[in-house]
Amino acid sequence: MKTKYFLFASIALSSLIGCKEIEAPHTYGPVPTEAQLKWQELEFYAFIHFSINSFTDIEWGYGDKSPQLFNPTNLDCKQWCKIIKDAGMKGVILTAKHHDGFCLWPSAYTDYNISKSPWRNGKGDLVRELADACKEYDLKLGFYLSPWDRNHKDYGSEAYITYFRNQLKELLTNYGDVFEVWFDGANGGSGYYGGTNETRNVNRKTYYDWPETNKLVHELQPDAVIFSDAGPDVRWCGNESGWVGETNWSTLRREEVWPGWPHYQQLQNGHEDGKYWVPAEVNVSIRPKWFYHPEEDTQVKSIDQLIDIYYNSIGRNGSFNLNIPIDRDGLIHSADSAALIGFCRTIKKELQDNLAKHSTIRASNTRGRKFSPNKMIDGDKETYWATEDGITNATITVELGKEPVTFNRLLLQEYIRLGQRIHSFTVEAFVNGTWQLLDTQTTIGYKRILRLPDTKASQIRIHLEAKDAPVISNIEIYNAPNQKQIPSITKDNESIVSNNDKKNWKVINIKDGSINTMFDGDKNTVWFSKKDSFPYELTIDLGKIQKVEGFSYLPDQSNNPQGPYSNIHWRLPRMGKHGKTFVRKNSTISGIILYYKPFVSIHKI
Ligand code: FUL
Repeated sequence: MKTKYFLFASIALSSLIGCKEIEAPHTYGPVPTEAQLKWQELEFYAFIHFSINSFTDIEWGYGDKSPQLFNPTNLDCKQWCKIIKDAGMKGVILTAKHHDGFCLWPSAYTDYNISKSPWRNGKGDLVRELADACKEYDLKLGFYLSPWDRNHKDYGSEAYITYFRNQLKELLTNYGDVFEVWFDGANGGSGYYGGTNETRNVNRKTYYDWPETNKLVHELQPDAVIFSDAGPDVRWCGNESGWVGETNWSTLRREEVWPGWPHYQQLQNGHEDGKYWVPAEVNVSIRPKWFYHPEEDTQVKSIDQLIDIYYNSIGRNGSFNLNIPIDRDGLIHSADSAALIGFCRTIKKELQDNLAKHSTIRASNTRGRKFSPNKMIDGDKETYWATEDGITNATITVELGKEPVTFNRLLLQEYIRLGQRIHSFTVEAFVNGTWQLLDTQTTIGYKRILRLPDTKASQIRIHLEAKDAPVISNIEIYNAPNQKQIPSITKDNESIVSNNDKKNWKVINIKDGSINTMFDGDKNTVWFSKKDSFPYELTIDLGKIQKVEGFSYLPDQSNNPQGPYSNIHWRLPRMGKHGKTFVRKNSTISGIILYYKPFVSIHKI
């Protein structure tokens, strides 16, 4: 009898074990906090540089310029936010105070602030206006507060640290939720310093007592991440040119680093053996410099350049913080907004139709059903495939279908809540019955996107080598279209005018052999107006009546561009009305009239 009972009990026990949920892999090394995870998922956000510098053509104000110079005539934070939102960004970081010490809010701790400027008769608060606009457009708000202050009399002494922290308190308690606080590593040197006009250097490692200052930020805004060369939450990528290393560990030997650290090149790759989770942010300007300079109106980064930065930041386990300078009107300049919207539209098209979604996926090892390979293509970022403990090398095979399919992009994501584990991987494609090596790479992290050559294959194979059981939450595969087809007139971000349609367009008031190069779809051809040919007006017959929501054009994009873009404005004639009005949403038109001052260049409409 006894044996029978024992047998029964053991059958019951083993079936219970069979039903038991397989445990998730344990974490490996440092892992992100909730705030870091939320920040990483934002991916793309804006930097705004705006101050007295914007009016004086200076990048690093000395701290002596009069607040009277700050006078944007048409400032509209809603215009900034609308463009930022339309460009696909998730937040805005404002230079509330740059190195010159001028505060864009009416700080109670200094007179060197916006209330002493003519803007809004000294009654304005730019930080408040931006905070309100961010709420309206559902954008997160962040602040750059320069630790270096070339205006303040106390800079260099203990009293300045109290001043700096008081300013942080103002910004972090009066304007709602903040997602990122940005501390610059540039610090110390010559300045006005209350009229002493001298050089003051500080010990960048110890002067600010960063642990205490960071504690204050985290107390006031627990969900905010702090950026600096050394984090503690987000680190600089080690350059201002728009890229982070292909090998990019989100871990750092943070104890060695401080804002202004001389070995900043190491920040491009992070430290594989770092004990802290400090992911990288790529900060770069859409123009050569950070503040607005009119002569840079023709030097805005092209769509292709922005696309490269996207893949070299977000595509390499970093975030993309793109600076847009505000111009002297207090607006985002049309050259910048055209590039931003064009970029957003292009990247959306590149990563539009995920070929992995309906594929069949398998792996050389799987931890169990809950962590099956299918979790990599279920569109749920919280589910993932994992191998059994102790299995650190594995192969994933994606079957795209019976017929070969063309692709050129591969997106991979590790489930970083469990740490960053992959240290190398290869990508192969099954082409005409043989496996061909497409790429050999190192890290993945939160997100890795590879630009691959156009490849027609029925299967893709990814071989992973990891420091612990690999955990992958997402695989996407795309066939990005040829980037040269940049749309011009758009509806809901979709082009409604192809280069083919534009063949029917005619310029009806100017006889010039090269005029049609404006709409030939070729980036390298440009039309230049003649200096003395009246009227300064260009009328384009669109060949048929159509609805439009917008219109874009680009100036000469050569290295030495000619013809100032800012001299152009445009109107669209509305059908059935005399006179000419600005285009409204869904205007029905049959032509476009451009007015310009001599002389202009247009390379694409
Ligand atoms: C640098 C600063 O010195 C520049 O002026 C700019 O603000 C850039 C984002 O950081 O270190």
